[in-house]
Amino acid sequence: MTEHTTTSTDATPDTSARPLRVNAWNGWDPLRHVIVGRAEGTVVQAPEPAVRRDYPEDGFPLGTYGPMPEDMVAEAGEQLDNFAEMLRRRGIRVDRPTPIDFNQQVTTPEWSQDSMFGCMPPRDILLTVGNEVLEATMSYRSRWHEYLAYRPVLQNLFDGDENMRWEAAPKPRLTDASYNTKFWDTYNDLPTEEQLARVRDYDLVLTEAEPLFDAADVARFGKDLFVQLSFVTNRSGYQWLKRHFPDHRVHAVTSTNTHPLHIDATWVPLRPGLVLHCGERLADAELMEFFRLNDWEIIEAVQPASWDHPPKLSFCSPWLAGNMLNIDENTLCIEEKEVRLSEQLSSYGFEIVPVPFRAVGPFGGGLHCATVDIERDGGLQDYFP
Ligand code: ABU
Repeated sequence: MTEHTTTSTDATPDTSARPLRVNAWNGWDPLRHVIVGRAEGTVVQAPEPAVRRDYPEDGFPLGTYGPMPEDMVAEAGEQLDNFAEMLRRRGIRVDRPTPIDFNQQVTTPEWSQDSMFGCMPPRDILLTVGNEVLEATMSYRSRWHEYLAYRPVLQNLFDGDENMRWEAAPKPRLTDASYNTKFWDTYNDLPTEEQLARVRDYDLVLTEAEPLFDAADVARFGKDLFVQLSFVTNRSGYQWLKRHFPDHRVHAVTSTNTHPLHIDATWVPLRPGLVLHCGERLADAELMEFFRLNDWEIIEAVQPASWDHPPKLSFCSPWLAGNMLNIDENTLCIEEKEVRLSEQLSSYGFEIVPVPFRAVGPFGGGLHCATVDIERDGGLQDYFP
């Protein structure tokens, strides 16, 4: 159920009377309104050309699919609810998506897919730039219909904010022509150097048959948008974004990540002048130079606490540690077990809000993935003049 209001108690300010306003240009201005995803209904996806889930030790060997285990859904759901409540107590308005039955076959006239996925993480599908919320194309067939879970929230924003721009990128066809359909037969067995060469040359699972992108491959730094080419974002998707945001500088970036999937654990905006970088994934030399020339400090993230303990049924890397949410430019929500990262960032003057969130990882992400900013104070600024 979508929650448009909050209960007013001593501890929880009532934000429902505040006018709705879509406005967010970066990841650090003071947060006023956010969407937090839900774990309910999430499905381990059926195989498709873009992605194959293969968890033989956790009950889902390749080719099988179905609802995530109930205990995992309950634990992740509780952590998401608690996170949403903590944000509300800070006076931040929180909306939630409306899960649909994701464990069903979906079809278009050109293909059918045996399952959908879920409504965690919202960051993958929605991109807020200024007064615009843009629905991404997505590139998995199992995620083609995911926008439906967010339509109640978006409709409410559209009805309540006459300046909101509600946009959707062209719905992709996602026929076999959009994929290198044999990609997953061999890619994971290639030597690392060969995988990295494929990443560098952008020779991955997506073809350039049509524009494809996930919103979570876009990092917002005011006038500059950085778009990672990845397993879910192709060059054509980047070109589409560049033309869609003509008043921005839109940059395509890669890093030495053999499995690039969303930029928000690799190149993480912290505040003006400060960015967190996952040093294991060396960013493009031009990107590093662009930031250094503009006097930005690049912090190399410490090794995550979860390094040796990949959670069950997770497709994210341990670097999810750096996937955090700014409440403002001095305050960061960080997963509670990532103590070393918290200490590292405290030393830069940040107040850290530790959030129990480990159980959410298998549902597709961390604190940044699980959220979409709808309103932050502040306007469009050029941080790289
Ligand atoms: N969706 C965020 C995944 C980030 C990562 O595993 O690096």
